[in-house]
Amino acid sequence: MNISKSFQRTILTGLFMPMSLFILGVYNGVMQTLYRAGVLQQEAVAGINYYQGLTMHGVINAIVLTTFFAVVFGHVIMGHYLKKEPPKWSYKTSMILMVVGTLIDVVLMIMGKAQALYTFYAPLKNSPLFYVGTSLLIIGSWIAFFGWIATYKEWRKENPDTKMPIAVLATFVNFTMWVIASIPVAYESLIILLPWSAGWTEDINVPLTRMLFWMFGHPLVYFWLLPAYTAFYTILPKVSGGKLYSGNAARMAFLLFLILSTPVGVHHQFSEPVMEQGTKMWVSILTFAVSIPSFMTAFTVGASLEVAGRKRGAKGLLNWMTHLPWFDSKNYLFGYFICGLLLFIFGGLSGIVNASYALNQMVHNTGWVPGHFHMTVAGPTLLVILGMSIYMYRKVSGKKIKMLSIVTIVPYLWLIGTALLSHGLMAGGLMGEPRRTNLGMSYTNPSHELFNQYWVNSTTTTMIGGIMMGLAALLYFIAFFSTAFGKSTEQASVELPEAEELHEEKPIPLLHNMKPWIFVSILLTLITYVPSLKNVFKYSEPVKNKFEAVSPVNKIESSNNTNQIISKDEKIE
Ligand code: HEM
Ligand SMILES: [Cu+2]
Repeated sequence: MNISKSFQRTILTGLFMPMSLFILGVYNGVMQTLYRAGVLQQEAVAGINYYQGLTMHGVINAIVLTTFFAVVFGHVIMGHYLKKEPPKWSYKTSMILMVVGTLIDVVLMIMGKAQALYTFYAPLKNSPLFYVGTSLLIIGSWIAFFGWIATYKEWRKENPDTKMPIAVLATFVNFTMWVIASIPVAYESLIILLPWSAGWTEDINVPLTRMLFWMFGHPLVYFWLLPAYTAFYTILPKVSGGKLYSGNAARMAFLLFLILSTPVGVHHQFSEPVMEQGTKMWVSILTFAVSIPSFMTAFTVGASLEVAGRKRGAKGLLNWMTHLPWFDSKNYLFGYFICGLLLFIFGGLSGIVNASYALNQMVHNTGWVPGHFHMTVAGPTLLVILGMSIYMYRKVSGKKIKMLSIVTIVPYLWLIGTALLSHGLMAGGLMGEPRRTNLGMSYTNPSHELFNQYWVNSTTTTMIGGIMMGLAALLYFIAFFSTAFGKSTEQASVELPEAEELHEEKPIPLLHNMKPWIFVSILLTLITYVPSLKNVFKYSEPVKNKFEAVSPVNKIESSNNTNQIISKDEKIE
């Protein structure tokens, strides 16, 4: 489909701006591995301290880049499948809010006014403006969604009998989940944290804020992942030369995510005393259930790849794997998708360990956790973002991709780097290596009394992996920005590779109607969160908290303050 100038500008901004910030995200990621391996033994480098860097890393990579991508990919999906541009008011307002919100957050993080990590747990405190910036980014993404709904309604009138395309269903599922999930975090940020950080209120109920955050935080991880799933179902079969094995399975998987993603957030709180055992047990079971749509995806996508391999002439049980377009620069997207899927096998399995209430006690807050999620968010999520960003930039700008062979090789390099990084973090985690810790200042510094020799191998493996990821990202940036600064030589268009379905399947009405699924989603959320809220109010209450990011000392000196206060010159033995 041809494209208007202003829609084109919006899409290109939405690709270019987060990719530029991602340079900072990657830089800080590599630095973290150097600190953790003890190569750096100081608090800060170039004025950026470990936690400031880790905050930038988490916020830019996991919130900014992923949200921009979900929106831009959604725009292109609507353009390609519905052959319409969303209303101008929606895509323009949405992009402006997202850009402004992001810039506010980035400036604050660079100035050191926001270093409470991407989870902004109270009592860590950011500048009040940070909560405003993050809210603008999120609200901006909603507005894009509202525009798509209007476009879809128009399309439906003109095409009353056509099935809703899978990619459109997937995008709608993802953003419905996103809107439901952002309500608690908006309440947390704007009603609780902002007034508290501005000094208008003094008391804060920490367990309540954490519960509200994770009501959002878990669906957030699926919000990162579902665009990748959309690409696996609707694009990958085409670029590998086959067909989608089952359209109904794809629809079913997305709808299951809609009902199961939101209620499972409490699984991030297995170690918190305010949640009762029954609640934790229930959430553990629900979390196992949410692995079902992921298994369905693995089998359906696997079967689609087998179809592709056989179409390319493979015979026998397994040699279809070797007939796929590995390292094929004409099909460079294949590399991004398959490397993401390979990482995801291990990302998913390690996630089941986290979900197991008992095993979680072993890995909680250790390097295991970032080890696990780099195989998801820095695996399929990021690789699909990288592959599709350059693909969409090329189509929407009409510019040819520069350095195609580099673009082709990047995902394989990233795969090896991420596998090493995650292996190091997880192995260290099993030996108690803590996450969110500048290890170089103590545990991995041989001259420090807390030096721990058992963490030398794990942190070194992590560092080697991290440097390889950094190198892969650098190569990608060179190719992406050379392409972006090139001349446009072709007609700009909004289009995607579109996979056909292998079988003509009987339409199942339940898979074509989102309403019952939204109802069940809200029901399950209530069943989980009403008891959770009761737990929170039974065991905790708002208390005065005046912590500073750099100190464990609560500055409030009241008689009922039970926090142990350690004075500055008292040594911890
Ligand atoms: C060059 C590539 C990367 C490297 C070397 C890297 C390295 C790391 C390391 C070592 C940590 C743990 C730090 C700690 O707990 O003390 C971490 C945390 C994290 N990374 Fe990455 N990472 C990379 C890419 C990514 C990408 C692409 C994403 C997401 C799209 C991502 C998202 C995160 C998040 C959300 C955290 C947790 C932050 C927190 O605990 O507050 N990383 N990364
Ligand atoms: Cu989760």
